[in-house]
Amino acid sequence: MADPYYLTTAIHYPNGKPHIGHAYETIAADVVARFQRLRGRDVRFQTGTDEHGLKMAQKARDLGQSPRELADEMSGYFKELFDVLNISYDRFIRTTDDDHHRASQAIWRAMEAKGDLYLDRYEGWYSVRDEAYYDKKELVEGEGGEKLSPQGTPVEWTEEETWFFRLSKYAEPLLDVLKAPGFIEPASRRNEMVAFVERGLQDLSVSRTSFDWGVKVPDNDGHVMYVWVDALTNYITGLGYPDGGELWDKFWPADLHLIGKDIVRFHTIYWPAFLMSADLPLPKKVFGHGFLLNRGVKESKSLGNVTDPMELAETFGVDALRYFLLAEVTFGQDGSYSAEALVNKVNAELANSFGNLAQRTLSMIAKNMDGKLEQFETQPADDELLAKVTEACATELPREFEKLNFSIGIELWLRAVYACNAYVDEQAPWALKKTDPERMKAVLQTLFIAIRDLAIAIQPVVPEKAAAVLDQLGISTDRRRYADLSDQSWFGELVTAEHAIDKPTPVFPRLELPTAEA
Ligand code: ME8
Repeated sequence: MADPYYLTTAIHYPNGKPHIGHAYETIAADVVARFQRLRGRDVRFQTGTDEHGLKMAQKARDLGQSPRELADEMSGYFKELFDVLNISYDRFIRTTDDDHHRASQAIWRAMEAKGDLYLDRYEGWYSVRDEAYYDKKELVEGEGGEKLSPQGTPVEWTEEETWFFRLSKYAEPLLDVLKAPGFIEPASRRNEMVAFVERGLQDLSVSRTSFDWGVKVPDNDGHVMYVWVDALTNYITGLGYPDGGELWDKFWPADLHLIGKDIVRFHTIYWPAFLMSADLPLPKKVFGHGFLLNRGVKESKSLGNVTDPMELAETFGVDALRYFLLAEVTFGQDGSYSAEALVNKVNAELANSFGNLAQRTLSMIAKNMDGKLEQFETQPADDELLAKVTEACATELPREFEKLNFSIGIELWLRAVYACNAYVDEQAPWALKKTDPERMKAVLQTLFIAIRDLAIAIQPVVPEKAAAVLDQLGISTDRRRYADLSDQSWFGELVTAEHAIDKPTPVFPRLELPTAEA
């Protein structure tokens, strides 16, 4: 039985169309999902939209829509984007789904049964934008002297009757969880969370009476749950909580919650506390990735620098976008993007290096060998090259991807691509054609094996393009797992099957900047 692996992204606020940050997080998660599947694990991958809360209600009111209409429309854009980006999710969850309301009420009841929920009055500084109350000492002063949350968003003095969750009770066990190696990554985000708990935890206000767009508190209809209680619960709704069943038994606790750095507190303090209260096991890892900036600047409507990820995908291609985001940004840190940087990187690394390698090699095999492969005698240069490629594809890239060091893994892969190109130049198969045709065949077949391994290894990042290369090589779809990298038996099969390579078409055409950008 394959080892199960459950990963999730944050669920996205559909109070507007998806932006590049949403695309970035979901692409990264998809790379993990595909990578783990290629390693032979039984993967479940969930993403979706977070549709309740004041922010959604206010936005809908501004637009003269009902929150439900806004959620339906915008959630559709997220799903469409993720389908275009080739996101291999198993469930796209919407927090307005019926089973999600049931799950949220069930976890509420479990926390209540534990004695962790009580009704009281609340007065405090509330940020609608962050959907969070802040302590007076956490507030900062804006340019005009106004009070702002630590995230720089406006806060309002708010008073209401509310249910509280006894977060304070969980300080000690939470410290143990937070300090456990590997629970929060990158480790640099851990200290901040530990310090937050060590400063002392206050009980958390977990219901609202000022609006009704949310999950109703059981037996207390005037209250809806604080949006984060229901939002976090999505991770277990998707596995059949509270009924249990096959998915639940197999996949909980989650292996990875992949989220952005701004919501680490919710995932590493509140969520574990809710789960402990409900006597449920905790997720194994929470990874807080960095933010993506547009030429170093945060995107905002007022600056007019908002990029539509759908447009980027249409202009440059899905795999070019996926490759650029993963190869360019050190995962865990902030990163910057621009159309120029994307075009330059993709042209240099995919079109000119890997694409050209595949195109040249396959053309020569088609032209000079009738597209047929044979067994061949290797020379030390061939063995050396294949050893290098195997090391990069079967060991180095997987080792780094396992740690979510995508850019390092890709860099190591790229070095193997460069080694192949250097080998082509040294061996000069076009010259061997006249001087030593047998040796030419051996060189081209060495390259064939190298390209196969390079294409298999990079599948999680550029799934469509890698598949196109593997199709041209004639590698059957059940021979594309990482375990197939070290298996040479397939080669004999290809030979006896009289596999012939057709004249190839380039898989990675060179990109050009649209004229307005050039
Ligand atoms: O926070 N670069 O939703 P959200 C990279 N609904 N990532 C970014 C980003 C950027 N510029 N901007 C946002 C929410 N993100 C909640 C989550 S989970 C139970 C509830 C990331 O739509 C952000 O960090 O504001 C988060 O992980 C995700 O996008 C969704 O953000």
